[in-house]
Amino acid sequence: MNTKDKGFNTKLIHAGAFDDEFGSATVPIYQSSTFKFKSAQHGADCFSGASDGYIYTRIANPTIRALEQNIAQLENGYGGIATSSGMGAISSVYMALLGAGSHIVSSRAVYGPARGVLEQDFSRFGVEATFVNTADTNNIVAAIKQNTKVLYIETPANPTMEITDIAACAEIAKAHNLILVVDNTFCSPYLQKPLELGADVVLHSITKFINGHADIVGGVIVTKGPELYKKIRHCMVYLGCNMDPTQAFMVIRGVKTLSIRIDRAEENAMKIARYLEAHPKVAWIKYPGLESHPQYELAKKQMSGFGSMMSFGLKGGYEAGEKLMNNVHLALLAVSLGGVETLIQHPASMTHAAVSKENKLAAGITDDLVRFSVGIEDVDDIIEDLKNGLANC
Ligand code: LCS
Repeated sequence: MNTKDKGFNTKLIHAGAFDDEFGSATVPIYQSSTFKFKSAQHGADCFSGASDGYIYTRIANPTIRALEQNIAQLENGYGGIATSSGMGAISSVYMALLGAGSHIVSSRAVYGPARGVLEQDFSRFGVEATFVNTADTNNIVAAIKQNTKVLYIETPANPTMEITDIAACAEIAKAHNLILVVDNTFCSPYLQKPLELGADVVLHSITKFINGHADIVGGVIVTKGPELYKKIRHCMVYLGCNMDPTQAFMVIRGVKTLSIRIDRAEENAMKIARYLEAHPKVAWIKYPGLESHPQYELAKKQMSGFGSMMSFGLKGGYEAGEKLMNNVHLALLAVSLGGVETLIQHPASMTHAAVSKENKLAAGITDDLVRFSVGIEDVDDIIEDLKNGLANC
């Protein structure tokens, strides 16, 4: 079915799906590493591009392609590239867009390894990176140099919930001839469409909201146009970080309920945010749906909903954060986010324990920061869990 002009929920269910000879109602898992050519000429045509037949699953596969087309339509982009992980997506994009002597300006509060791979690895190949608080776009302009090629933002950012103005970044990128890349993991295409706001490339850790069930790791990239699509797909194929067909099948299944999962989680998140905002042991809370969020107006403008991620600080600091982790029982004490189950983590004692205090603060991560990914359980049960946990902090 051609779903290009259909609504978002119809796309969730049908975009990218295709008919097979048995009338399968779902996209089958084509668990095959390689594909038979009909003849030597057909093989030659597949390699030259004269035929769009499948060759080898690292390059393309019908199940994976169905997912890629689904997400590309959800983001209103040209084409999708599915990867084995979110980091596979990020590394493919860096490899395609950066080279020796080039420079990238990035949000200071991006997902740690998205920064780490630039500082520790791409630096060895002569790539320079500058990290700034992109919530203030003046910082971006100040960081741009003659050799800057890419502006990379994550909004809302993990775990600080800083929000960056995508449309303003697109203007800056256009004026300075940069490629604007947006990590849209925290929103998913249901709540935010960066390509419509002027970005050139959008990417996701598909592990999170798009799959939504904490059972696979994966990533996806969507480009606005064909040129970047070809360039990035080439690097993904050469890096060899393709998604697996069964992984793609799981995501095709998960994405169908994206909007109803997010609506439910957001409804819970709003109530929890208000509860935490009024709690005497909570020093601060950052949730885009609260008027107290420093970029509440921007969130309202560029997001169609506020999502279900939040961070908050405890008056008791680091020790209280550790105590809360040990005193909640419904919320799973685990990294990752965006699933149907509520997750809690304390970056200072967990994910960022090895990062120096100076670098943590530079990225906006304070010792008291607790990250909360709200699930779709009964909200009263989640609040009860937090209430009991906070009583001991
Ligand atoms: N982008 C964002 C915003 C992320 O939160 C993550 C993972 C990635 C990219 C990388 O994706 P992955 O390779 O893991 O699929 N974030 C994680 C987190 O906050 N805790 O564990 C993983």
